[in-house]
Amino acid sequence: MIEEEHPSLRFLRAERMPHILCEGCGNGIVVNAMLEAMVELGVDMEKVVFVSGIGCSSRIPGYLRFDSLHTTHGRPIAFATGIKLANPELEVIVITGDGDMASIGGNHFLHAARRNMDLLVICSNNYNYGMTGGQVSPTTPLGWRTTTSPYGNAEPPMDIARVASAAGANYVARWSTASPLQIKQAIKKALRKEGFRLVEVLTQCPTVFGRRNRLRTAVEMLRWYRENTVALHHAEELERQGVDLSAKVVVGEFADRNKPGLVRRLGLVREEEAEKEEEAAAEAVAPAEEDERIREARRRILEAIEKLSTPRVRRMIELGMDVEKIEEELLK
Ligand SMILES: Cc1ncc(C[n+]2csc(CCOP(=O)(O)OP(=O)(O)O)c2C)c(N)n1
Ligand code: SF4
Repeated sequence: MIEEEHPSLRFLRAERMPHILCEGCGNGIVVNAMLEAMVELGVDMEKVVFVSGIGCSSRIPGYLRFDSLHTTHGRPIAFATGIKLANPELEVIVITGDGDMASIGGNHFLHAARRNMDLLVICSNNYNYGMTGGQVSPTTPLGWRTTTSPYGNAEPPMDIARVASAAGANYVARWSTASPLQIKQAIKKALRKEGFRLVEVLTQCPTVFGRRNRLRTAVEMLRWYRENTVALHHAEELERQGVDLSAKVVVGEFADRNKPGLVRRLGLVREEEAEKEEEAAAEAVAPAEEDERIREARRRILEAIEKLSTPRVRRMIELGMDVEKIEEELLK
């Protein structure tokens, strides 16, 4: 009954409950948005593989009724690349955290985006290493406290969405858990595209990050996101007006391109797709060939008219010679 009302629930492994995530953890919102996106698109479960690294966020695939690979810290993109190249028919989805993807896995992330590798990467960015007790991560904002930055983070953070976009990813979006509908829409859009697609979700980690930054509950953290995120198009306008947005987080779509993914560049597209492409290419060529034939026929007709209009040919016609005979005479 409840599954009829919420079809995405059939993708959850109820037998694995209770899960390990804390009460109020933002990863629940990521799971919900992602499964809803898959239900709405009618994604074939048999064609999806999840790959994750190590961290709270990386535990997500263990609760999903899909094939999945729980790999080593920082390496899910590398494993996922192998799976996709071995079987390009699969939709390979990486679930990762800011530590897993941008810190220890930074190189894999950068090069997968550069290659436009055909992967959907969903990065749950909670600004810290949640699973290991809340250490500083490459995305921790300046001045925020973590177990390893008790006086406030002094390192400028990495903007992973802009890095992915600059590296060449086909699709990049960032939303916070305060905007679950936008997360779902971004995942739906990303699932329809090829190449490297990053959906970064700013998630709340009240347990080890929020409480060190006076945001003790999930509600307070969600409120903070709502009040401190600015949509990309507004941010651009505000910056033009000279407004300082350094304390705000810009959200929105940072890249939406249609370049061929690495799988296509390597010629590994599915056979049926390749056939469709060939048919489309043939259709595109056919009118050009047709045009060429018509041009050739016109040229011959004009030539014939020209020949027929010469005094010599006119005389032959007057003498009653048939066409073959005239041609024979002309070729002599
Ligand atoms: C090679 C290696 N180094 C360090 C660790 C310890 N470790 C486990 S999870 C983690 C950080 C996870 O942070 P993040 O990816 O942001 O995920 P979160 O838990 O915040 O969702 C670290 C450092 C490990 N498991 N393996
Ligand atoms: S520690 Fe943070 S990220 Fe990990 S489950 Fe708890 S709230 Fe979520």
